Amino acid sequence: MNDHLESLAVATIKGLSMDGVQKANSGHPGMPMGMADIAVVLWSKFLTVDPRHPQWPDRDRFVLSNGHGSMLLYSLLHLSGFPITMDDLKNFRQWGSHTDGHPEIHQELGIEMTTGPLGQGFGTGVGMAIAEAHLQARLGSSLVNHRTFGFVSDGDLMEGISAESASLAGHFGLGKLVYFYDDNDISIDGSTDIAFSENVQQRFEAVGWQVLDVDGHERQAIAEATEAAIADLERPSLVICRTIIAQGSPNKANTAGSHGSPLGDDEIRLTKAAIGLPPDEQFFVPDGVYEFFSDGMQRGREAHDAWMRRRDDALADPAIADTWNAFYGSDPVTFDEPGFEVGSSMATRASSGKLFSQIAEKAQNFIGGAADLVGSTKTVVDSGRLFSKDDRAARDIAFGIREHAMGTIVNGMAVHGGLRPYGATFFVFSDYMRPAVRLSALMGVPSVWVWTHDSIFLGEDGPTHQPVEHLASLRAMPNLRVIRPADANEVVAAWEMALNHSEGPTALVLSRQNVPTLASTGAGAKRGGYVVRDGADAILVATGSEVHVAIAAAEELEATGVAVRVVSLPCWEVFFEQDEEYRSGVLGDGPIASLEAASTFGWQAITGSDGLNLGLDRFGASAPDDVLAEQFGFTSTAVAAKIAAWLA
Ligand SMILES: Cc1ncc(C[n+]2csc(CCOP(=O)(O)OP(=O)(O)O)c2C)c(N)n1
Ligand SMILES: [Mg+2]
Repeated sequence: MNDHLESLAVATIKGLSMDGVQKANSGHPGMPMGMADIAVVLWSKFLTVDPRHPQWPDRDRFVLSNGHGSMLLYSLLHLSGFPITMDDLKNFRQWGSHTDGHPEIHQELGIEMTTGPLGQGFGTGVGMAIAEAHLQARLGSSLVNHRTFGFVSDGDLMEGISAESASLAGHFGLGKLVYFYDDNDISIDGSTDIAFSENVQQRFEAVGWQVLDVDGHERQAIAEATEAAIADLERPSLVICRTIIAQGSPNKANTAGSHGSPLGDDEIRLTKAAIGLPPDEQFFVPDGVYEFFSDGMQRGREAHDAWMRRRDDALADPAIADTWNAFYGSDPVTFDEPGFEVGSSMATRASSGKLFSQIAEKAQNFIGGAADLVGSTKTVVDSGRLFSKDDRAARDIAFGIREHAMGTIVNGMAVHGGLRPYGATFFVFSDYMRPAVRLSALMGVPSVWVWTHDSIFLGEDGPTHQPVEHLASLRAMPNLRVIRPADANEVVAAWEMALNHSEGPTALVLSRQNVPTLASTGAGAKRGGYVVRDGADAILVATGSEVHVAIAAAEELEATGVAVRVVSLPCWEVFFEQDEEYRSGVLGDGPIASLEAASTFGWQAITGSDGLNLGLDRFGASAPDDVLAEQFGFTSTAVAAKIAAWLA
């Protein structure tokens, strides 16, 4: 390879990054300049992607966990021929452009996943590597055989989520995962010495990684380390790259100031002169540089063409075509009549658990696990087999007690494509997953969150374990569907909704305690809310384990001559998507009350300013569930009395 052109390619990335940030008057030039050498080596010599087909399923994945350096990625994509134009670079961070500050995801353009909240990309890459290992075991190495590369920074490694996910990656021996650590000793507040002194090499070695150490500006050494990283198929690899932030800038290199501020016109001119670019040209791409990057993509174009031939040959066999379709097709999942008996009593986590064998059968690409709570969450896809170094085809993943990592790894599997992943834990610990849940909603990826023990009625574990504000706070998150089914029938509907929703994540919020299977519940849940008992005097809207209480309260009121309609509202988001006619048909025009054993925050949107909101605006307490129902007023008799008083 022509070393002069390689140097020019590095300089071009630095120039574009400086110019993009300067023009936007905001952004982060330091990281792209500090990692340009590494990026050029990786993209020109190793990364196997095809700019003509950014979403080719067997491409290598490239995750930018230190996503503040997004100008680096945009420059690489533009120069390599992905659909990022020079105008996009000039419109960095502007309204309507493809070049957001932190791009998150845009796979049609080649942006796999970029954060954002430091550490998330690290974990997401681990999820992608798990997805690759699993899909390879299921579909064969002629159709699935790629690597996951990532750039990570001091901030990523300081965030605890990287420790959780690195530990799992090492445990699972994800040999095709290779991260490059931008070891520049700088973060926003100055030198990392003020807060970060651990031995990163020993830390990663301790959790089973191969660790390599190079000068991040010595391209030959970077290439050799990458060869060694790739060669080790038993362990993930961390290539510690000692770099200088804003390298090439005479006055701003190695300063925290270059992290997140434009360098300034004068300094940019000085820098361009120093790195061999014409000082007064902006967004300049020297002769030969596009060709250099295009040549670097040749490997990917050829690999893609060869893969297409292999795929066409393989899919000529109808059995293989069916299997492929089970992973990459979009056939909806519907359940056979699961036979839940009306009147029988079962926790919704248990009815969910009973569906798992059907889900496993009908959605062959369903995969996931719990954070050491499988017995409680009842989430077992394939009893007896756990995903491991030795069994990549297993569909149950023991995440260990690592909710943060579980969230981000589930996202990684979803972002990777080909899988329908879920992660399960107690509802109260959704707090430990929240950043990943938020990203799943923001990215619009179909992660499924299974949260059991959904209210104070989990009982004796007490307030630390009893969710109160969680429903309200998660309902406030855009693009997240929160479904709290009332009984086994609604659980069936909820799982169908979750498995057939591809535009965003779904949370299934399930009870620990038994609830009766009701005669009037079922498929209506798929519209978010529906009438489960009619009546003209008032409307009582409830969710989950409070629906049967609402029905019982309505029956008690019936005896006193008050006719109460009961509405089950398992999913607000889907209900609000229904047309006005449907919604007003369900909610009617009488006075509206709500019943949910959780914070009443937000219910006013349903019940209006005159409504009655029966809930719990305090923390719970440790006691058996029937005592809690008594004490907090969630028995049917207490509810009926409050409604009667309100209507009077
Ligand atoms: C979870 C989270 N906390 C804080 C931030 C704000 N932030 C962006 S970059 C950064 C640290 C920068 O240091 P480093 O990761 O070493 O990047 P470098 O400056 O070397 O490019 C911080 C605190 C963030 N993006 N995510
Ligand atoms: Mg740093």
